Amino acid sequence: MDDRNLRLGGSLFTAIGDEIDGLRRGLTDLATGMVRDRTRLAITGLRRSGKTVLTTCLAHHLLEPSGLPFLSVVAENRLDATRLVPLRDLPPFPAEAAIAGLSAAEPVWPKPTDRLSGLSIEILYRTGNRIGRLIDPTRRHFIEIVDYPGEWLLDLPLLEHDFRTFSAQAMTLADRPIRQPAAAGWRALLAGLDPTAPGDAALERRLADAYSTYLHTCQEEMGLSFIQPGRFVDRTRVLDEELVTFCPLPLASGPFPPGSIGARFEARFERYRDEIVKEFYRSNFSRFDRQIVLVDLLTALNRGPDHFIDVQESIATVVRSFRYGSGSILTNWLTPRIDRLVFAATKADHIAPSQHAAMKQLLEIMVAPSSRHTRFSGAPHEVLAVAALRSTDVVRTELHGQVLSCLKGRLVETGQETVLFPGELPPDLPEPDDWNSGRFRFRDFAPRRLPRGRNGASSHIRLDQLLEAAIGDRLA
Ligand SMILES: Nc1nc2c(ncn2[C@@H]2O[C@H](COP(=O)(O)OP(=O)(O)OP(=O)(O)O)[C@@H](O)[C@H]2O)c(=O)[nH]1
Ligand SMILES: [Mg+2]
Repeated sequence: MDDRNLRLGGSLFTAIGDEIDGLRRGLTDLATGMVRDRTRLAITGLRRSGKTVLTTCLAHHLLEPSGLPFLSVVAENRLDATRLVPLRDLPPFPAEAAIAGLSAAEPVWPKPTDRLSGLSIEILYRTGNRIGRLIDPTRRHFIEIVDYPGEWLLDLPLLEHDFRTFSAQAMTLADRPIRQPAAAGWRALLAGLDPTAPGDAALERRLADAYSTYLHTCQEEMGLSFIQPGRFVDRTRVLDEELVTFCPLPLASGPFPPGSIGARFEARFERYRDEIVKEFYRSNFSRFDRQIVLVDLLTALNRGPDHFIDVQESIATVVRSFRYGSGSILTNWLTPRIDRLVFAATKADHIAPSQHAAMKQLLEIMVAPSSRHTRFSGAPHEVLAVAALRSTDVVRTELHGQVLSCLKGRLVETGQETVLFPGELPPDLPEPDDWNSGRFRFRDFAPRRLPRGRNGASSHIRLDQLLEAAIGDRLA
C-alpha cells in the first residue's frame, strides 16, 4: 500500500469509528430516554474580573448567533432559533438592560454586582449525530447562565476549619505588612480583650464591626481579594446579624468557658460555616453542570507583587472547590455535578495578540499547582485568553526598524482615542526584577458598541471557543 492509500485507509477507519460512536450515542440516548435538555453554566471570578460583561456578551451572541463561528452548532449550521426565557429559581440577571447598555450609542460598562443572578436561553437546534437525527432531529436545550461572586468560594476552607484554625490563619494574614495598617483598629480592640470574660453584646458587636471595617478597607481601598469570611463585607443579605457577630481571636490554650465571649464567637463561627457557607454549596453550587472561572491577570500585575500574591492565593483557594479527588472538602457531604471547567484570563483586548500565549500560560501556571495533584471533576480543564467585548484594534507601527504591535482604543482615564504600546506579560510567575522595572502598566479602555447582526465575531476574542469548551458537547 502506498502512502496515499494508507492515508485514505486511515480516514476511512476514522469515519467508521465516528459512525459507530454516533450510533452508540444515539442508542444510549434512546435507551435512557433522555437527551439532557438543560445545562447550568456558572460564571465566577473575583471582583471586577469581567463576569457581568461576559454574561451579557454570551447572552447577546447566543440570541444573535452570527458572532460565534467556533461554536460547533453554529459552524455546522444546525442552530434554528434562540430566545431568552425566565429562569424561575434564581434572581434574574438583567440581560436585556445589560445588552441595551452595551449596545447604546454611548456604551457604558455595567455597574458592579455583588450577588448571584441567572438567565436562561432556550435553543432549538438539529443534532449533528446521524443516528440521533433519525430518532429525534430537532432538539431543545436550555442554557442557564449563572453569574456569582468568586469571593463566596473563598469561604470553602472554613468548612474544614474549627474556630481556632480560622483564628490562627486570620491573625497570620493580618500580620502581613500590607494588611497591618488596615488591621490596626481591630487589633487595638483585641489587645485589651479577655476572651474568657462573660459575654457582652455591645463589646462583641464592636469587635465584629472592627473586623468588618478591616476587611472592607482591604477590599475597597486596597483592592485585595483574599477576604474571609466573605459575608463580613456583604452583610446586606445576611438576615440574621448574629451570624456575623464574631471575629478571630488570639487564642489562649484550653476551651473557652461556657457563656464567655470566646465561646459565643466560636458558636457563631460554626453557625456561619453551616448556615451560610454550606448552604451556598448545597443549594446553588451542587446544581452547576459547567463552570467558567474568570481571572483578571492584568489588574493583578498592575497592582504589584503583594496584590499579585493575594490574587494567586485567592485563585488557589477558588480552585479547591473544583477538586473532587481524594482530600476534597466538598465530596464528604455533597455530590458536585460540574464535569467541565474552563479558566479564562479576561480583557485580552488590553494586550497585543502576540501576548495571548503568555497570558494563557501564566494563568495555566496559576491554576496548575492544584490540578497536578487532583483531577478537576474528572475532566481535563481548559485555559483560554478571552475578551468578551473587544474595545481595541491592533495597529502595527515601526520603531527603529522593529515592528511593534500597538493598540488603538479610547482610554477610560482620558476619554481620548489613543494608540499605545500596551506592554508585555511574563509567561511565567513574575521575577523580582519584573516588579522593579515598572513593566506592568496595562490600561483600561472604554467599551465599544456591542454590534448587531453580522459583525459579531470581531467584537470579541475567543468567546465562541470559550462557549464551545464549556457547553459545545451539550449541543452536539
Ligand atoms: N476592554 C475590556 N474590558 C472589560 C472586558 N470585560 C470586562 N472589562 C472591564 O472590567 C470591568 C469589570 O467588568 P464586570 O463584568 O463588571 O466584572 P464583574 O466580575 O462582574 O465585577 P463585579 O460585579 O464587581 O464583581 C468593566 O467595567 C470593564 O472596565 C472586556 O472584554 N474588554
Ligand atoms: Mg458583576
